[in-house]
Parts: sequence; structure tokens; C-alpha cells
Amino acid sequence: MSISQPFQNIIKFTSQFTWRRRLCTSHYTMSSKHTPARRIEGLDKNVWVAFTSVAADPSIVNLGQGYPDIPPPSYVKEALAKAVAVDRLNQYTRGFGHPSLVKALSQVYGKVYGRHIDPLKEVLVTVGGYGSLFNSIQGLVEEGDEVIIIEPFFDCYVPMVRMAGAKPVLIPLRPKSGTKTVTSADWYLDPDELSDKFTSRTKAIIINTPNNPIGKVFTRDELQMIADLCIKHDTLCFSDEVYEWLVYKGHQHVKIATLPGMWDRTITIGSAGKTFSVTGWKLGWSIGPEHLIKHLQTVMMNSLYTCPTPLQEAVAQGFLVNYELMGQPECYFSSLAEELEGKRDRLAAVLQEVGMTPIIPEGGYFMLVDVTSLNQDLTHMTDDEAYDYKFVKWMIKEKKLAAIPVTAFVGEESRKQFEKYIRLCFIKKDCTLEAAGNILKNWRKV
Ligand code: IK2
Repeated sequence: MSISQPFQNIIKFTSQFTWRRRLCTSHYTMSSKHTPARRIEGLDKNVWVAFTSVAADPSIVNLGQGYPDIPPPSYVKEALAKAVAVDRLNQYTRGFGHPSLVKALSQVYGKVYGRHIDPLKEVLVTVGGYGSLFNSIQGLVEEGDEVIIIEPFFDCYVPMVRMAGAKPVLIPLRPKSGTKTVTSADWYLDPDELSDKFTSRTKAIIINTPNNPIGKVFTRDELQMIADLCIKHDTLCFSDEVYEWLVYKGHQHVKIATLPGMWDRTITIGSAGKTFSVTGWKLGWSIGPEHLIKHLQTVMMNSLYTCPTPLQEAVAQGFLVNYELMGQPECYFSSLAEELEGKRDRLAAVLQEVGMTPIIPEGGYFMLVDVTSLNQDLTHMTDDEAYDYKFVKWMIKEKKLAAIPVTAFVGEESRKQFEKYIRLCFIKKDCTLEAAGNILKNWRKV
């Protein structure tokens, strides 16, 4: 007896359903073979995953995640279009970095460091600053080691150290007592407290200057104090300098690797996304001595092997254009900082006008804001979360303004010190910042 078409469809649907249910059932009866590797246990939450989707609604003014909505320089985009038109540049390139990019990096940074940088042995191109951090930590940090991390810190440092089987040792920046903190320079690292964190197990310290999220630019003296401890205890330094060009008037970016005795123990991390306002390109690099870079290369060759060729070619061209302009106002490295300084000041002025207390950053493109004065009652939000997480969720929903909670950048012990702060990103078009300003000015009216 033949079965009619509608019945055939029902049978097909039911058997698909049963098959899917079986898959689901197997999910519920997972054996121990399905459990995660211990190195990723407890690392399954992350502020970017939590907040980027909430802020994706176009009706929300997004000063959350750190990416520009201003356009990147046209010559970089044009260089990418030209690169993809060349067949050869659409294929794999050298694993440790496309030849034209490592050469351009060695030229530019040779000038900055004041030393010859071997493009083949002292530079490694990676997938963003993230890739550079990952290769450094995987390549050089051993199970049981300790790694000192300064709070607030870019959030991935702690999970990356844990994934390597090592122990993060946190030390907070502290506000200078007696001053009402107004700039990131008012936050300092206590030398005695830092000295106490070094032990015989300390393998490395991670520093980030200009810092994300607080915007602190470490002074030469502060870096010298860190360098002295690194040398005394024979430890490595991973220096995350992805915002190196974005330093505002009156401040100077100093590379810790240029201090006496530091080149041989420092890996410096950079990012094309931050340098040329192309965060979606996800290209970064590590620069350091051959005896350290070679271990990062080992991680790279056995994990990702290589980065996209046309993107590397375009970033190389971007560097070559600016190599010629270095020291002149037209150089993108300084013109972007100048443009951002105006945005920083306008955003700070609006925040102050509405009674909030921003910490004016000396560098980078984030501003922390103390929201205590708003006295926003969030006791109706029952989630077991820090005040800043609740505040940002509430603000996105009720005020249509997105930010990032600052306790995402600190450990448990410093949660209380930072939970009244939120982070705003100001590498945004003037109209975006104006829309944010209007929300802030109308804050109490709604
Ligand atoms: N290091 C720091 C200090 C960073 O800020 C970033 C990028 N973070 O941007 C997201 C945000 O804070 O909103 C990185 C490393 C990673 O750089 P890349 O994007 O090149 O991987």
C-alpha cells in the first residue's frame, strides 16, 4: 500500500525529530569524556561575549567595546583592495610574518627603539594583540609559575595565565590619598607592595601602557621601578602597548624594553587594529630578543601557522606611509591622538556637567567614570553581580547607552574598589558622542 504525500512528510518530520531528540538525549547523558579540559575550567564567561550582543541593537548608543566608528585611513583600505587584486597575495605567506610586514615593522620600531630589529628573528606577526599575548604566555610560562598582573588589567590576561597552568598574582593601582582622583596619573603602583609580590616562582609581569581601561601612561620612573624588580628577580616582562601611539599632551609613551637591561627580558605587544583603527583585521605582533621570540614562533607554527596575507600586506603599506611621516603632524600615529584628545575632553566636559566624575585618561581611548553621585538604586535587580554589571545592564535597557563594567578588569579582592566605575569608549564619531552627551544631559529628566 502506498503512503500519501502528507503522511510521508509527517513520517519524515517525526523521524528527524526523533533523531534530534536522540542527539539531545546523548547531551544529557554525557560521560566524563565530554567534560572540558581542566585548563579551561571556570573560564567560560567573558565580558565581551556578555555585553557586545546586548549593545548590538542600533537604537543603543554604544560606548562599550573598544572599536572605532570613525573610518580608518583611506590608504590602508586602498592597500587592502590592491593586495587582493594580486593573485599571489591571496595565498599563504611566511608563517612568522609576511616579509613586507616584518620588514616595515622592523623599520618603524627600529626608529622607536633606537636599535636594529631583525625582521626575521625579533618580530612575530600574530592574530591581533590577543594572539601575541597568547603566544607569549603559552611559549614562556610554565605550570606552577606565577605571573604578576596590575589591576585594572585587560581582562584576558588572567584566563591566559590560568590556561598555561600558572597562577596570576594581582596587584591593584591605588588612588593617591588626599587627592580627589581626576586623572589616570593619580593612580599609582606602590613600590613596596609590588616588591612583595615577587617570589622565586615569579616568571613574568604583565604591564599595559597606556592602560586599558584606566588610561594610565606609566612614567619612565614607574617603569624603571618595575624594570629594577624584573632584573633583581630575573623575570620576564610582557609589555602590552597596543595603544602606544595614543598618548595625550604632557605625557610620553616609554617602552620598558628600551630601559637598560630590559630588551633581553621583554616581549612588546602591538596591534594593527589599534594602530590603524581596523580592529576587525585582527593582526598584531610581538617584538623582542631572538631567544624569547623563537619560543613564541614555536607556538605560532603549531597552532595557527600564519596570518592572512592581504591584510598583512595592507598593514605593511600603512606603516611605510607613516614611516616617512614620523615626527610630523600628518603622521597617523600623532594625528589620531590629536583627534582623540578633543573627543576625550568633550566627553569629560559633558560628564562633569551632569555631576559624574570621570578619570581623565593620559592615553588610550577609554574613560572610567565614577557613577556614585547618580545614586541609582538597583536593589530590584536580584542577580548576584557587582554593582557596575547591574548598572550597565540597567543603563543599556533604560537609557539606551552602552558601557563596560570595570570589575571585568579586576580580581575578586579589588571588586569593591572598582564597582562604582563604568568604562566609556571615546574613539567614536562626534555625532555618536553627542548622542551619548544628550542621554547624559537628560539623565534626570526621564
Ligand atoms: N591588549 C589590550 C590592552 C587591548 O585593549 C586589546 C583590545 N581590546 O579591545 C577591546 C576593548 O577593550 O574594548 C588587546 C590587547 C587585543 O588587541 P587585538 O584586538 O589586536 O587582538
